[in-house]
Amino acid sequence: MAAAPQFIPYDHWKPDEPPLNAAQRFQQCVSKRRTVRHFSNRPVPKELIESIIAAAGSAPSGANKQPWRFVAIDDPEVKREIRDGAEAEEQLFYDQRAPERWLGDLHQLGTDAHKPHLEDAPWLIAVFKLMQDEYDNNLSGGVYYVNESVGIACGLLLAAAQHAGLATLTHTPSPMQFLCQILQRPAYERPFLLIPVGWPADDCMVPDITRKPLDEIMAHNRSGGSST
Ligand code: IYR
Repeated sequence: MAAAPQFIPYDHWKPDEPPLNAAQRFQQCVSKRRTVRHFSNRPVPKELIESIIAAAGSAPSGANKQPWRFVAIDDPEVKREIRDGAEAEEQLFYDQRAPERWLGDLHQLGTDAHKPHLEDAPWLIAVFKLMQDEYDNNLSGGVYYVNESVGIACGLLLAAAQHAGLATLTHTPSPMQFLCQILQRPAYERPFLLIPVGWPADDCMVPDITRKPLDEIMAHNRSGGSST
């Protein structure tokens, strides 16, 4: 029979300012985040990348399986191969695969198949989902809620990068199989997201788009308003 589960005291993080101040400061920080496609060539120390990946790795996950791998790439040759692979898929996307409606929705972003930022950004973080538990030899090898788990981890990574003053881009060339070959990943790893990371270029511009206001994204109690 399995040993009884073990419990330890909870080490509760307490902000060094009142909770609402802390919440609002964090909100201000993350709400200034924008997807950036113009990176400076100023280097980013590896320790910074390690720290934001460690923050991502603190995410909750199904049965604590931590079904993620973050491959950090700063080798110019590997970045070039990734750019070539992504641009080949994106060319097909823009020329053939994307329906008109999708291209219409993307118009405001000004994107096309040209992806120089995949070489300009000092780091690329390729995020993979682990489709089996690589350390679990005795048990089932199972992984659970993998998309939810890796999605949460990526959200933390983006927030950690933003908090450090770094700029990021969530890039999803589709399909992303080329990443497995270039990065020589094992068969049980599936590409999830490609995240260029760096400092924004001095003349960095972003699309003139806005986020929905709180009252459009939040509901209180039942539909129709709160019953006080
Ligand atoms: N992957 C393509 C197209 C694209 C799709 C969505 I949905 C976006 O929000 C942005 C771009 C590209 O990166 O150009």
